[in-house]
Amino acid sequence: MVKVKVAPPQRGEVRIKHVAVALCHTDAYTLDGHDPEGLFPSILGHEASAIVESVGEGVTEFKPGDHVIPCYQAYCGECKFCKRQDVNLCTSVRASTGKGVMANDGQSRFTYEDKPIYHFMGTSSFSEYGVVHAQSLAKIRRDAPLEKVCLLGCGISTGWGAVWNTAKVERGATAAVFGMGAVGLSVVEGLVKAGASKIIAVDLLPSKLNLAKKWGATDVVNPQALPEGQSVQAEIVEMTGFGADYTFDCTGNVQVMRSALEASARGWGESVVIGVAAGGQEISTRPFQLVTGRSWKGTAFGGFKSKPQVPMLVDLYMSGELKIDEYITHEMPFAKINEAFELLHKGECLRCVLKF
Ligand code: NAD
Ligand code: AHE
Ligand code: ZN
Repeated sequence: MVKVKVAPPQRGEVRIKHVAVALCHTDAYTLDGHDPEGLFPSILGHEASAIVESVGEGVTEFKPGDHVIPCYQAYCGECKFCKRQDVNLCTSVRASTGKGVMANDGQSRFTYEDKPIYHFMGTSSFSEYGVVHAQSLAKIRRDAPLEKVCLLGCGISTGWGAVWNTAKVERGATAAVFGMGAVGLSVVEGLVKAGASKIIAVDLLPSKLNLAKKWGATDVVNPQALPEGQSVQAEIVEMTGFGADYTFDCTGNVQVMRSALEASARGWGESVVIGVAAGGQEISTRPFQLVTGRSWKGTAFGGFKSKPQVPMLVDLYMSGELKIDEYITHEMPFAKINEAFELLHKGECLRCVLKF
């Protein structure tokens, strides 16, 4: 660990003190060099909770002491994308966050030994203090436990939203979910809440399939345990008749994305890509799969509009309607972050919460 300097917030910016941060697979993916937008040196991290320390000129919606969740999908409420009811891809600061800098002056607020360090996803939560755009913060109620609700900054919000906002799964539908990390399990949770009649969980690890059953999956499939020559998509087509109404990729593996598309129902099946694939990877299938009525979709942050909707997700957790605690398999001081990455790589943890 090193000491970095975090400059004061400029116009439209907020300096925050992080309380807790969890690791998402996307942090590992970027650290391992798979993200075409990954810049180094940078401060990663995007699933956090924080308290406002100071605000820059012109910021009136936040004050020191406010509890917040940093959101990599920003929300300005004014751009073409924010104005559309069903879209969350705000453009207000996206070009700058993709370049690892702040929109105000195109510079970073982090320095180490007088050299700039890039921001990441407009959040950079692996740092005790950080500076973010006001558009990238959702203010939340004070009684919500910050060491739990940090998870709403990415993984589990994404899974629930993929079911409710992106696929809009209806009661009685059938579904298959590929990859039982925190994202896949939250898809399963979302499907249970939506009233899906059959939920098929797919993973290579028996331990993850056991968790899927606990979360409410009705069936599990381990592709490595299938008879030779039987593909996972063929298995799911057999289990459901003509394929599942909805399928979800939560692995980031483009072969799995293909299996998920081909496991969706002939005529109306929808397959949602959630996993993030490495730079240079492309998806493919026989166009006949689309001609015969399947469609491919994707989702970022589960389609939630961050600033207005993250506080609503906090309310759902506080009223016991949605789980968060069950996804937290490990807790550690922030200094042990490298151990947390090892656990994620080994498939031994869903979410490890690091406390500052
Ligand atoms: P994770 O590493 O905790 O879970 C991935 C799971 O997939 C593991 O259980 C692993 O065993 C399983 N898996 C790997 N290869 C598989 C295969 N061939 N077949 C079946 N299962 C397989 O990751 P996570 O944090 O849950 O994230 C899942 C994916 O979602 C990642 O790609 C991440 O980058 C992405 N993600 C996307 C968004 C978004 O907004 N679109 C948000 C969060 C995470
Ligand atoms: N930067 C990468 C893609 C990374 C990516 O797709 N990120 C997801 C969120 S993953 C969170 O764990 C996302 O929301 N993307 C939309 C966006 O605007 O970043 C690349 O391929 O360039
Ligand atoms: Zn994430």
